[in-house]
Amino acid sequence: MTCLHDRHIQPVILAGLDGQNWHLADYVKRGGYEALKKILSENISQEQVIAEIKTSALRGRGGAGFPTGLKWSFMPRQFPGQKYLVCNSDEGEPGTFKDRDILRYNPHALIEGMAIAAYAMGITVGYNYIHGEIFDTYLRFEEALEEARAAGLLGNNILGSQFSFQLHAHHGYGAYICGEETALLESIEGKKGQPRFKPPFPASYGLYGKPTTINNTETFAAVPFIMRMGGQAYLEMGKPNNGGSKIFSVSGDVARPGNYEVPMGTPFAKLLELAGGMRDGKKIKAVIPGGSSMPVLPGDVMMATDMDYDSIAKAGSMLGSGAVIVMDETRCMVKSLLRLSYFYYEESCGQCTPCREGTGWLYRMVKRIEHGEGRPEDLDMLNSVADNIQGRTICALGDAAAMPVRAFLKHYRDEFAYHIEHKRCLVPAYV
Ligand code: L3W
Ligand code: SF4
Repeated sequence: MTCLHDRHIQPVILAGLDGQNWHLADYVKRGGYEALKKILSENISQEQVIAEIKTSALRGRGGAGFPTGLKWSFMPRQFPGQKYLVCNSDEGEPGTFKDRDILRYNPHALIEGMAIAAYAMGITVGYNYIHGEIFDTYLRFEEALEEARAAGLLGNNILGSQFSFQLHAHHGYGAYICGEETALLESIEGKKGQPRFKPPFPASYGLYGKPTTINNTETFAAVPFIMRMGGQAYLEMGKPNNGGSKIFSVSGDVARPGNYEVPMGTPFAKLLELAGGMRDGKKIKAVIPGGSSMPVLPGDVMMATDMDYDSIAKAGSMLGSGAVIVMDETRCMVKSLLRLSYFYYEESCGQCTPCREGTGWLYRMVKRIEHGEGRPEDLDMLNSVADNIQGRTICALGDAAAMPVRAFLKHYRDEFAYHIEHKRCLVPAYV
């Protein structure tokens, strides 16, 4: 279990959690539901709520970093039919384990955040799609929903107001691709979880073909705090265009892996220090800063980089979902890429040819290099196959399979070449 004690500076979502105090009464003691109550009792307008979220510079925490306030403003507020709000709790990105902690330890922050979002966009029905392999977490969230309904915080005429919002939990099916927003919608509709073409975006054609806003668990969970502290104060916790705090799931060769909530723009070196530094005093070799879909960066580049969307992009990768995978000097880059390539090959939904055929092709090439059967032409071929996948598929899984290959080859080509020439790993030779 991820320990939540004494780890964070300026925590917002994970503040004061001990694993036991997740109930409604505990959340209320921490100031929970104050924001929703204030909005309803003072008739704060939908426009004012969206304006506050825009001021906060909250960006989507699921991986794309899309501005949340802008996304909310896409929702046609005067639409005559049903509109939906969906939370993507289908956390499946390798290295990411933050959303399940929010669901287990602070589920009411998510419920309040979704209720505020629904109010701001005039939505009356919502679903939280929870990853299929974490059943206990799903049950915990169901319990929290029951508490909120019993207290009049969900359902019809919330807290005696004109605002009604029905929120349901939906247990997912465990496939990585169901975390892609349109595959997730298909899955809620009871169909095979396969991505749709975009556009149209869910904002205009979403669940059951109706306008739908989808945000990640951490994004919604930040909303009550923004409404309480004000968008400007939240923004100032982080950096311009990168407001607030972010939960980083730090894993790999660190002394204390876990979730760390820190202000956006915290130096990576500080985050590493919070995670206890490198395990056994080893040297840092490489870091995947945003989940396995994102390009790997050399350790020295990361040591000089801040943890926010713009700084990581400048360094040559993406912040993604905030899964920080740290690798020490003993890690073989060929073996690491093999593990990642197998994942995307296994999880491709098979709908489009570049991804269905290309992910298998990449996997088989990396596998033969790792097993001493690589050919000199394989390195250029790997880049060429990755090039021909990237940007040519229906959803981002194709890019997610291609980007790591290109980045591993860019930074560690010598290791791949050594494997091919000597039919063994370079790493033991210098450690
Ligand atoms: C209306 C427009 N809406 C964009 C919306 C769009 C979506 C959001 C971001 O991929 C990334 C991916 C993974 N009108 C719009 C519009 N939108 N333009 O904005 O859209 P997009 O396409 O940039 O991203 P995406 O397809 O949502 C997400 C990366 O996240 N990732 C994946 C993590 C996996 C999980 C998980 O396990 N559940 O989170 C990790 O970093 O590679 O790049 O809502 O509709 N003109
Ligand atoms: Fe399916 Fe891959 Fe195409 Fe996405 S890119 S729709 S996962 S085949």
